[in-house]
Amino acid sequence: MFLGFDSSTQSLSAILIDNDRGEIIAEASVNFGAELPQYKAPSGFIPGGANGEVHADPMMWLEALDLVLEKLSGKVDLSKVAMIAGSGQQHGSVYVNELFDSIIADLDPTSSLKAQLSNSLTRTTSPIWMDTSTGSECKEIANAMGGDAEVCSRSGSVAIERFTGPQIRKFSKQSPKSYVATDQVHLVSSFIASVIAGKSLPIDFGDGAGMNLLNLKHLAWDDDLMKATAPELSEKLLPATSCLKPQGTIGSYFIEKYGFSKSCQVCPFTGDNPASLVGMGATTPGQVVISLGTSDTFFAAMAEPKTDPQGFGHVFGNPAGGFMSLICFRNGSLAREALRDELGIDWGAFDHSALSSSKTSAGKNLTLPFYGAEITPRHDFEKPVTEFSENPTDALRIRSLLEGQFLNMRLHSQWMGIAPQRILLTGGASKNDGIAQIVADVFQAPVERLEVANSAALGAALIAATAAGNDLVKLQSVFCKPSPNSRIEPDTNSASAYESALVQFKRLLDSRI
Ligand code: XUL
Repeated sequence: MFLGFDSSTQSLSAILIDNDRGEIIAEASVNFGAELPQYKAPSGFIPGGANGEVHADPMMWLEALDLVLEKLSGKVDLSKVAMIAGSGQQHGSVYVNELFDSIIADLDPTSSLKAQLSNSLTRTTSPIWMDTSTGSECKEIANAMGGDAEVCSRSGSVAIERFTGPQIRKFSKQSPKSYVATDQVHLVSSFIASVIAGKSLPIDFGDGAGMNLLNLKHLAWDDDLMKATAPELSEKLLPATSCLKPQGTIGSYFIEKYGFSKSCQVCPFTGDNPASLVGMGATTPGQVVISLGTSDTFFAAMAEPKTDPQGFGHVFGNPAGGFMSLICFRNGSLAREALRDELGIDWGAFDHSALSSSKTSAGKNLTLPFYGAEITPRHDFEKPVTEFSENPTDALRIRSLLEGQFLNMRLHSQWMGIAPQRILLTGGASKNDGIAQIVADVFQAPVERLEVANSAALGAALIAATAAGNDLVKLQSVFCKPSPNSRIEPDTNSASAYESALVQFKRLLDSRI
């Protein structure tokens, strides 16, 4: 059996798979806000941070790890787990002192992880991916490197506020003594993996690419980027590796407390997006995942580390080899909900309108779908901009907003040079057939939805099975099945309407940014 964890922003979940039976055996999850209210982080982060700071308490993640394993070991015999892998929310960083390695090597199973590790940090809280407080550090890093283009061509992204390098730089400037006392900088993923393995594990390529520090050509930390980021940083990072390379056996704490076998091995953990790519069955180029959430994301496997010339997209490592792109759109559900509320309707009616609005209107009415600041493209929009050629009925406004969201995605993913053969739609709004049909039509590709909701934890379990010598493609054909009747074919009659709408959308966008 193979165990996958996902430590996301709001919860820690685990999925146990049995490869011989081709089944998910058990799942368990801990919601930070609901089950660990003492951390006063109802959505997984500490609210009210100043100047765009968003932090979370790493002790909350450890307490959740004990809790999720308590739940799981109550359901199944964990001695059958051969390999563990996992993923974490990307970019977040944990700063550990020189005690960390000796503490995790000798954990007492009669006590808790939290009680034993609370003295092992040089920074009590961790900046996470929602943090936007490092604008000046991004500029400093880019200047030291001779410009953003150089940072992007080496690391796959321009210097970005939430990325780990700028966050490390801010800490080294604000708390130089604590930075010097930091023995190692971990990501959320490598921190949790290290605790499980009983020794510091390296960061993997997939997640490491979200730091503005990994040189994608060499798959190694880039000396110049490290120097531009913070003093002696190279001494605080283990060499990066692949999440498919097991790093040794599980720590005795977990054997004695939760019944794991002595021979159970641990892989380096990766980021939630790379793990999701695996769990969605999308690790080969040609498949695209669109995740409709608070923010929408568009990600896809890429053979080469091509970078976005406009600097909006990111390149991460693909756990199956090669690379993946990730583009994040801030006005996802935010915008859909704003229009739904403006029209005073529910999701059912919203989706029905998208489906029933006349197909002859496809691409005829333009909306720049931004209700607030957007990151792709980067601009402080205040409200949507519309250019309608027909009477703006509610149904047409909904169609036009959705078309605008997916035209914007199509436009800003062109740098990847891929024509999607299949789009895997996931996230809250993905169940809606009306929305799915518009995605299929705008991209002129079939859309499918998968059975398993937690693609990152499933992806981690599949990484564990692959690291143990199983074939990933076979695993994906068993575990990443589309839900029955979920496939939506594109209406090929609308292909040319969306070709010209894309040109018109770009014209309207360029006139406003
Ligand atoms: C990706 C990103 C988020 C986090 C949290 O760049 O910031 O998707 O990984 O899930």
